[in-house]
This record gives sequence, structure tokens and C-alpha cells, in this order.
Amino acid sequence: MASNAACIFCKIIKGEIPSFKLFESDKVFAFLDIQPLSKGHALVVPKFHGEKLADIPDDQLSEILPIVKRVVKATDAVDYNILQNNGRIAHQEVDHVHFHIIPKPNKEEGLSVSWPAQ
Ligand code: IU
Repeated sequence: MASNAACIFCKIIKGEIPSFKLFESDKVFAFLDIQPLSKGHALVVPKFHGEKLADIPDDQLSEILPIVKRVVKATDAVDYNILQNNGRIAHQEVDHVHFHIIPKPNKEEGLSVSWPAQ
């Protein structure tokens, strides 16, 4: 499993930096974003360290979308954004591939979340 000792998300995956963990499997880790854009803003990351999507082997990516779906379902969000930034111009700040799940709360009813997503 490729890991990068200097990478903050690799440190989160290894538990060297604390996070609010939502889900973990052999290949995938999901946790709450430390600076959420909305309640329940989560990140789903492959454990394999790669900077951009094209750097990750297919077999390390195959679980990602079902787990993104599982995390989405753990919110009651009807509307949400899935976002994946690659490179500085595309607003990537952390150089370890990650998928944002950004719930869009219903303005009247708000949003509840039921973690963990497993
Ligand atoms: P971006 O797609 O690379 O721009 O998103 C990086 C996200 O990682 C951003 O939303 C940060 O709030 C989040 N994050 C985090 O959850 N925990 C951290 O220790 C760090 C960044 I550094």
C-alpha cells in the first residue's frame, strides 16, 4: 500500500492525526472535513497515496463510488455535491486524492446526519 510519510491524509489514514472517521476498509477511508462547507461535509479517500485521480491504480479506486454512495446515504441530504479537485488551478489543496461529499441542507428542515456510515 503506497503511503507518503509527509502527506497529511496518509497520517490521518494511519491514525497519526486524529479525525472523525466515518468508514474504513482495506482500500478506502472516509472522515469528516475539518472545515465543513455544510453539516456532514465528508471526504472519501483511497488509502493508496496518489496526488491526482490519474495516479491511482484502478484496483484501488473500484470501491470508492459505492462508499461515496454509502456516506451520502448516512446523511438525509436530498441534494448534495460530489467534488473531486485535481491540481492547484482546480483548487486542490491537499495532494492526496479525495472525493468531497457536500450535503445541501433543506432550508426549512435543516439536515440530520447518522454516523458512522457503516
Ligand atoms: P481540496 O479539494 O484539496 O481543496 O480539499 C481539501 C480539504 O481537506 C478541505 O476541505 C479541507 O478542509 C480538508 N482538510 C481536512 O479535512 N483535514 C485536514 O487536516 C486538512 C484539510 I490540512
